[in-house]
Amino acid sequence: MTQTAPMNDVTNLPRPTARESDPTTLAAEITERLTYRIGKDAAAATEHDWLTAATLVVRDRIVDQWMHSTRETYAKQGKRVYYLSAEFLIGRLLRDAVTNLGLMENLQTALSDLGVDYDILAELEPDAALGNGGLGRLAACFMESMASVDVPAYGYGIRYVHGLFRQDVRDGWQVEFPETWLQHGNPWEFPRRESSYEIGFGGHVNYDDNDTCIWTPRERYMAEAYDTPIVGWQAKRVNTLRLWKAEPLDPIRLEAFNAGDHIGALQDSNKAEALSRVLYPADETLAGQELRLRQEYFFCSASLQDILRRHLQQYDSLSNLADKVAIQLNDTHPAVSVAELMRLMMDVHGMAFDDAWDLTKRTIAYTNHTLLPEALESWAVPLFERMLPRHMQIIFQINARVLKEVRVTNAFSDEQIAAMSLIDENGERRVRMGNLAFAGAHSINGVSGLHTDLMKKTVFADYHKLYPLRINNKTNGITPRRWLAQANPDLYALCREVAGDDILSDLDQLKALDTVAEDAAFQERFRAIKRANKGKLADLVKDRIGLTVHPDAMFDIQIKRIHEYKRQLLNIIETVALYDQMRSHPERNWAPRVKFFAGKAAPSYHNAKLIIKLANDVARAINRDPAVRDLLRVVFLPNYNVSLAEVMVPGADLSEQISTAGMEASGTGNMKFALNGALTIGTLDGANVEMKENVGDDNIIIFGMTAAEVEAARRDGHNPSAIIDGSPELKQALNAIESGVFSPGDEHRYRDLIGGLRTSDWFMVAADFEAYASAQRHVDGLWKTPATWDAMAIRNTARMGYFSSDRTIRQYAREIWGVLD
Ligand code: B1H
Repeated sequence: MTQTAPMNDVTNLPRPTARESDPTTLAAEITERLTYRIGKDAAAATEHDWLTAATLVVRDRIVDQWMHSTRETYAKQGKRVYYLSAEFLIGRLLRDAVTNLGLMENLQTALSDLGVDYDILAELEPDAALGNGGLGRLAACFMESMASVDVPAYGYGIRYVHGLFRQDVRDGWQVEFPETWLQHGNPWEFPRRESSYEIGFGGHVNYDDNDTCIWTPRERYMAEAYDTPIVGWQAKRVNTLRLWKAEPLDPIRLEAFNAGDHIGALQDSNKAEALSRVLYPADETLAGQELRLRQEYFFCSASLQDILRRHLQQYDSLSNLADKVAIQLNDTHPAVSVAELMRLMMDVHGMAFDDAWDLTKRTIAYTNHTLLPEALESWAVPLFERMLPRHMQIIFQINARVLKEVRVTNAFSDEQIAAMSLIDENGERRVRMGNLAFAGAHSINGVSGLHTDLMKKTVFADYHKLYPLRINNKTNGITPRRWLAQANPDLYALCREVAGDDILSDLDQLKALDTVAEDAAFQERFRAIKRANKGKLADLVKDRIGLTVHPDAMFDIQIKRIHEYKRQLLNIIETVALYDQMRSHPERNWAPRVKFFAGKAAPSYHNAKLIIKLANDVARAINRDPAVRDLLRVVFLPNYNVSLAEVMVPGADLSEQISTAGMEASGTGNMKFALNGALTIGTLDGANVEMKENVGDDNIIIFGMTAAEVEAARRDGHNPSAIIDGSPELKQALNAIESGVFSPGDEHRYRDLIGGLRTSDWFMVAADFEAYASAQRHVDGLWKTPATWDAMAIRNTARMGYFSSDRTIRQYAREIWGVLD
């Protein structure tokens, strides 16, 4: 936990005795919590009450280690890492904590002695969805890995009351409902009223006699800290996820601030709550709304004030800030931190611009997660100025400094200089958050080798020329504790038999599985586990949408946000083509398949929502056709989230990673599937490229255009209608969809969607179709020789060591943050 005063000397205070965790003690403590904390007796307790009581008992076992970790960093004067992220997609925490503490068996026994089923309780825990997709889930995997590899770290973000919306599918269309993860309270969090900071917006800027800038905001709010402990593997270390809740200014200050206008002042409380009310659901497209900028500034300001307060308490000076503090910006969402850190150092702590600028750059690092132009944040200058007048000044000051550095090199054209400016001067002036983050950071990293190369060649080409050492790569990873041990306990147990007990702390040990990849007896056990996981997934499908799917069929799965560049449309079109072929050639020896789709569309993303409808329309037609009854089924599972992924990933045979090359920065679902023994069908995009290098060309199915080919086709123009004409299967599938075969009663529903493939085909759906379809027929062939398939699947599991987020975090720690040896 964070100290609020310099660490007190507690050596002579009585310490709580270390807790026993045998089943009897656990059971006694659970009933104790139930009685005294929740105020229920066992007879009246609901399942939620039991869950809360059990969570509190588990939480207690984390707290001692949490305090120990905090004290140790303080005593050693260790460097602390701060991970600033607008999103933390953590999912459920109970299984995570219990696994990492090694309490699973004892807790299950304790609960069953109390007549309670652990699995039922675990399912009741809400899935904390404070994130959109990969970027937010990466932040959650990183938090767990930082604790596991013993990096002293704090995650900082927003305690959204409503996480990502709940998706329902009605008549095949996505419908959004508010998500309410806090409705039963949150036993994991500790409110820290003492850690509150004032956050201002608007107002005006003035100077005092010493020429120090005085910003007088027009609106002021409080940010209040809520801490969740994050336990590392085997509880080696416990770090803090600190999420900020917005509150109205506290009544005492409010009175002084707003004497005379009591009612008007109270209206601010609604505005305050809006700041941390809801997560923006637009993955990779900019909301561009004022409230979003307010959210970003809100959590950055609170976090930086907290960081400086903690640092000053211990060191009493900011001069060593960069030696003791590393701040990682998760994309540009926290990029306003660059200006805020400058403001705090100059206006609050009296530092000169040059010193503050030097310290800021040495402290801050920035991770870029996408090259998509629509995701590159920028804010209109008038809006920015109105909301953050002092920060606007500072940004102009930084800009002048940076552009001077550019000019003295004499190496850049006027056009290049305009592109490097922090201000976009084309049309309405805008603040470019990517350039701000780049300029204010000593390290800028991409999230896969290919993505980092493309960053150097595209968005940051000019900056890369100016500062050739700043851009570096940190290929993403996933935590094997959640994505192997917890999601797939049987496979984990089998892996341990072969690879030993240290896999979870050293995932490279999985390499040992290579030696048994072709062993028939091992293959049989591996296959039996996969089959059981598919059975569970089939049960879930039956339960959620009432459809029967057979676990002997190939489970072919594409789960991720719905986005045109991820090309769910390519998959659906190929499904339609396959369906045609199966009907035309029933005599062929088809590999039976179940095509799974799941994912949410941004509520304002028209084509993405239409793609969901198409998947559902196609599913309905195919699933009711007796001609393909045992050959093909299509499933769209609603409300994809972390918990659903934990069931779908272990049950997959085939993982669809088919984005247009050059567009998926990394992908992390790809790694989860392969670790769990699915084969990947994918393009040479994002981390697929490195997966291919790791598993070997023979153990992955790669198809389609390369990033360079996509770039050339876009530059030189390609002719999708000629491509379509040359491909009878594609032509027939497109005609069927376009003419309303799957949308009776609304024949034009897909006219524009399909029309776009004929005219522009920006995402190379038509261009890659033949390659994709023939790769799928190759997959069919592999499926027919199980010994080949299983050997490939086992090699995938064996060779995923590189994609542990522990490896990723160690690289950040050594190469960016300067922590760990
Ligand atoms: C990724 C985002 C993202 N990249 C804007 N960018 C958002 C951008 O709410 N917004 O405004 C939200 C999210 N998310 C993903 O990051 C990449 O697409 C994946 O390829 C990558 O694996 C993941 C983690 O690096």
